[in-house]
Amino acid sequence: MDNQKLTGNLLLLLLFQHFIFNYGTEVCSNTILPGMKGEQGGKGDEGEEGKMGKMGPPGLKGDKGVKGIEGPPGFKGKPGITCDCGRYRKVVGQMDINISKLKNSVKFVKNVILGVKETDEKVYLIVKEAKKYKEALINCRLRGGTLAMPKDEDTNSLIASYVSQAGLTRVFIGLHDSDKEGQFVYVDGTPLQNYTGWSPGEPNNAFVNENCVEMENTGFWNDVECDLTIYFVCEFWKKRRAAATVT
Ligand code: MFU
Ligand code: CA
Ligand code: CA
Repeated sequence: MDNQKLTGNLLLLLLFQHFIFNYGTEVCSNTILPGMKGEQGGKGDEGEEGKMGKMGPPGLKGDKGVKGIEGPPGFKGKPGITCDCGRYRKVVGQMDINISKLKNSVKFVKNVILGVKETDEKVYLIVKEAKKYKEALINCRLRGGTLAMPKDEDTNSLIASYVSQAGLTRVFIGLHDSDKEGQFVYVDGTPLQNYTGWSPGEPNNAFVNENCVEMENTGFWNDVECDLTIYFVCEFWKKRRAAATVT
């Protein structure tokens, strides 16, 4: 029986211990006051490296560096083909002779056969076919040019001497005031500017409808009727022009 009592007491003790151990703190938590402020903690570990900042403006150009040392010499090249220089010199020489002969032939054809005059930029051609102004212009265009437009003294003199050499007295040139009376423009649409070659008293629109211009063999200009049928002078660019140029 004593043994049984001891076992019963031991069980009670264990139960009590268990109760205190597991629920003791919980029961008392409301009544326990907060503890004292702790001491300052130690310095923390160093943080990770920060992100890179924005790029600054470019710096000033540095001074020119000193010249480097000379590099080593290159490899020796392959042997060349021996040139028969004497033969080539002879061929080139013969070509030069042929070119100058050709130039003379062109000159002969231009002057004697065609009978044209030229400046650095343009070639002028008298067409000895009597036509009204409009047809004269069409004719020049069909030839790849337009009616002559003397825009300076030198060109005007050249055309004038050409006209008198040809034994003519008057020719149409590419100038008119068909759009606005008294306002003369070249066939390329450009107005008269610094240079004009009017004969004294011209333009006078004498027969009311004088809207086209002739050049006399003196080089002077006179406004005449466009329906007059006379010879005319065409002009051509020596070099090809940009497609935008309309004449
Ligand atoms: C002048 C010219 C005319 C025309 C006439 C015969 O008028 O201005 O264009 O040539 O002579 C008086
Ligand atoms: Ca007129
Ligand atoms: Ca006139």
